Amino acid sequence: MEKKPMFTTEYDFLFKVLLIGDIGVGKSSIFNRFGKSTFTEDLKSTIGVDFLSIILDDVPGCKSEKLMVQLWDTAGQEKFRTITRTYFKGAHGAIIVYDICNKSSFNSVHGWVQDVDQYSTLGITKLLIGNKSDETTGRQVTFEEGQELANMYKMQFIETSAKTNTNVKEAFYTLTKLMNSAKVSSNGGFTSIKLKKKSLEKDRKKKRKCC
Ligand SMILES: Nc1nc2c(ncn2[C@@H]2O[C@H](COP(=O)(O)OP(=O)(O)OP(=O)(O)O)[C@@H](O)[C@H]2O)c(=O)[nH]1
Ligand SMILES: [Mg+2]
Repeated sequence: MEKKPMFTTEYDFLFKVLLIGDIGVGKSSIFNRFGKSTFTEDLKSTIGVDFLSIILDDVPGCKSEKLMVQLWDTAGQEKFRTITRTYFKGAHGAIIVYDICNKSSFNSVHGWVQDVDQYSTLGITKLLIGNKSDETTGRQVTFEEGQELANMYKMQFIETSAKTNTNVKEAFYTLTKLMNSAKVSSNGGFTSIKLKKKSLEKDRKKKRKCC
């Protein structure tokens, strides 16, 4: 049976992750599939942003830590692009999504990578997702093309289907593992990622003591 994400207030490290990409590529569907275990046909286009937090305590290679992923689902519509960029600040991870049946959304990946590099403030970890892999007809971007583009930008690549729940969890776990390694390697001076260590329970105890 699939393990449901844990919703709790205690965690060791917090990672802010953005879902970005063109309109209609399936960002909200990936967000809903991973965060809420749901999928809706004909989902409405996102206006503004949506966010949720999930604790992951079973990421391979990071099992001794509770890692909180704060996931931000952004709007792909061009008119929201300026607002979307304001959310890049402080992000540890960016998932750039394209639709394998929409070549134009694939071509847009270059622009999204540029945005991430220009507007993010930390040593951000990027992951490329080719979504809607369940579509058997109408594919416009091959797996190899996706992989090649990801290699070009030194990103990990994965094809997913939010509809059939294929590789969605794997995508998030892959990114979380990479962000966690970036955090570890920061000791060696390779990145400047800053992470918060926090427990709301500890905070509450502190408050009780002080007053
Ligand atoms: N076949 C298939 N359809 C999908 C998949 N993921 C999303 N869709 C459909 O694609 C459409 C757009 O999905 P959304 O999740 O709203 O796309 P979005 O990237 O959030 O779009 P914006 O919010 O406008 O930027 C919806 O009708 C979804 O049902 C998938 O994996 N397979
Ligand atoms: Mg959306």
